[in-house]
Amino acid sequence: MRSPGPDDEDTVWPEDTVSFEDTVPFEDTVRFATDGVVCLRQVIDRHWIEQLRIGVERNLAQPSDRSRLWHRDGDGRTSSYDSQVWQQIPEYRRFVFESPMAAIAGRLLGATAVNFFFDAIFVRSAGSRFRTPFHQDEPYWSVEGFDTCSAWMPLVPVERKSALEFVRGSHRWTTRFRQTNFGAMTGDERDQVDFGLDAEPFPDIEGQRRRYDIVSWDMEPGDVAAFNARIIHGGSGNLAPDRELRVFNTQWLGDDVRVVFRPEGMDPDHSAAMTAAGLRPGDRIGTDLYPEVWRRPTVAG
Ligand SMILES: O=C(O)CCC(=O)C(=O)O
Repeated sequence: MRSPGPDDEDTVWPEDTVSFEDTVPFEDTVRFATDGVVCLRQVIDRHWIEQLRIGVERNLAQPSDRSRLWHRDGDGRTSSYDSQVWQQIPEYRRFVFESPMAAIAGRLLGATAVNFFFDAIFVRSAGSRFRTPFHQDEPYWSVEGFDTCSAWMPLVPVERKSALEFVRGSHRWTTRFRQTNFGAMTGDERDQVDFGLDAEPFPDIEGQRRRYDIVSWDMEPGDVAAFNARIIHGGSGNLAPDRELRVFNTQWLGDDVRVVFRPEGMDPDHSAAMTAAGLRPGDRIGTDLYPEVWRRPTVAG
């Protein structure tokens, strides 16, 4: 990471980043732009996976007040979620600031600068069949913009049938859909969203799977499914009886993203934290809560 320079506006991608371009080849940046998702293979090394596993254990032992039980089946198998704990979990914090993830997001987004938005974990006990309803992320967020990159990283091997699924290219659809109210699953009043009857009913992806171009992958720890927050995604779960799933997810914001407070409700709702940090609707994201972690290197000379 380098500090911002006065001539950042005129920079081009420098020739001295060959190894970085090898990590994220040009074809993957094109795929990310056109499909809205790309599976990057083995871009996060073992050391980070070990750290994040320790972090998830710590997180599960000390859940935040944003942790939620999404589902518990009749046999006690659970699917749960927590988020925005990077300031409490040292392994997450180190990953945010020191891992290659911010630079990977910057490369995929073709960004001048990348800010960290928030972390999330998705933890399913062995054999959990619960699948996350299909949805788009951006309509729930306290920001808006096209230049977003979420990084879904399994910390254990996951079969394709249990991995997150994406409707290829749907990040460019312009319809405003009525999104799932995850608050109805958690029962927590802080999670409620209501997109109203003016919004289009959400497409029945699960019921008409053959009509949609759905992609997912067998994934290993170290692989990253990087996706635009506008893409329709869901699934995951559907686990074999002996397979659990632990996923660490980070969200990264690029150049066109601005703060927005939505009358439909937000999930997770950052509006109070943003307001306390001095951020207002229309602002570029920033402050210590949403730090700039990566800036495109300037070309020397
Ligand atoms: O892993 C899951 O079940 C859900 C993931 C998801 O919706 C997300 O990362 O935005």
